[in-house]
Amino acid sequence: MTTNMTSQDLIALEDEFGAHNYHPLDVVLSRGEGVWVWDVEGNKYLDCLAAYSAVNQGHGHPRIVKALVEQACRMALTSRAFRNDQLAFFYRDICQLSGFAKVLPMNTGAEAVETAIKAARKWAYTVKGVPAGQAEILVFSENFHGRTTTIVGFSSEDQYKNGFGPFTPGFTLLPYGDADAAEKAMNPNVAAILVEPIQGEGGIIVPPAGFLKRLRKMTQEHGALLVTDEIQSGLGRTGKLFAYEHEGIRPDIVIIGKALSGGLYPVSAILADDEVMGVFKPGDHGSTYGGNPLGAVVARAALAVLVEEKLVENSAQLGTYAIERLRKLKSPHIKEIRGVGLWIGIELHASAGGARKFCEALQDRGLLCKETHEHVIRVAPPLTISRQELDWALEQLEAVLGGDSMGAQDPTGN
Ligand code: IF1
Repeated sequence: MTTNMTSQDLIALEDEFGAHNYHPLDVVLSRGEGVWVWDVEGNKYLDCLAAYSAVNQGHGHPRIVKALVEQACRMALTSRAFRNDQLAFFYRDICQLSGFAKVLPMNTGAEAVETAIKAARKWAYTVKGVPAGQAEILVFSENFHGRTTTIVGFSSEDQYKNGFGPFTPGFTLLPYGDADAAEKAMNPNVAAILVEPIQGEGGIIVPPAGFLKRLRKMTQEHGALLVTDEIQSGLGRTGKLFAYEHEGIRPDIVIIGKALSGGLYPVSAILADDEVMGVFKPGDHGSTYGGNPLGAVVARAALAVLVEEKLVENSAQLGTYAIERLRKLKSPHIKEIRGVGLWIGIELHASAGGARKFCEALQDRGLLCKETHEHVIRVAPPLTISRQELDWALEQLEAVLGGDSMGAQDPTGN
């Protein structure tokens, strides 16, 4: 459906009828192709958020769209009461690509995190022998794993949890990056450590080298599971298929979502070997849409694009280039450039007056970024981005951050 309404009309209509649980940039997008998106007025932008890494394969990738449309015409949903003729191929592809023996499909990221929590707990009771009701999961400050009541219950961010209790017990919050604290917290009731290899919402926080390796070692020694949330960091974003590969480790459960479907349709999953996945018996867990044939073909196509177009490699190469170039930028506003692959956080000094106004200035120049944690601009374009497109994006960042046109005294710039 196309519309004759202006952005302002659409924003007003949305505000009238929708819950106000977001504060988006006021750009109303209507079309996307590759790294580019257009608003309803026809202005063109380079998308440097990529739907929080769900659109790693670029907007409207023809191969994924084709898979979606053809399967939608054939059959979209059977429920898991019956089998469908597409699911097996998705299972085989993701297991062969990831090297895990088994997969369990869900829809959204939060559902896959919940699935991992259930798997870890049931494993603790049935395999490890933790007394009933005592299983403990270690998690980290500034985590982001989704928005269910159980998950926000172990958030360290007040806004995510305040007003939504009472919460699920059984989670212990530790400082992110502090392996000593994790070691101290280890006890016979620990079922698992749940960790983001790099924190996205936390502000593209890369933990100290060796952190994941030590978590792997202590979970092995104490007979607990290591669960990595790769919903945002996985599938190429950091220049590896999974971010845990940077530390040369292999977790017991890997949680994936977002780019698993290239942004076309919600598909998430957990990956594990038989000892862990074997805890689920018929009836233990499920979802009406999880494992549906439409999601299965979309995910297969999205994975094929990732591999065949060498998007993981592109992320590694262009990410290194972009980070080096941004680190050379002389700016009164920049405190630190962090990142791995095409996942970059530009942390600004408090004196810069917050990242949002820089995102607005970038929007005026045709670059869409989203701030996180007030002072961090995150740059995470689709992994299909070319060197030329990236150069253009970097020029816009350099223009907005380099000069003093964005001084704290004059928030409108110039
Ligand atoms: C929103 C953040 C990003 C995630 C990790 C699980 C989930 C997410 C590591 C849950 C989701 C999204 C949710 C989205 C904004 C976005 C986000 F700022 F909120 F934290 F990406 F940085 N694990 N992250 O990043 O997946 O259930 O949403 O499919 O508006 O809440 P989901």
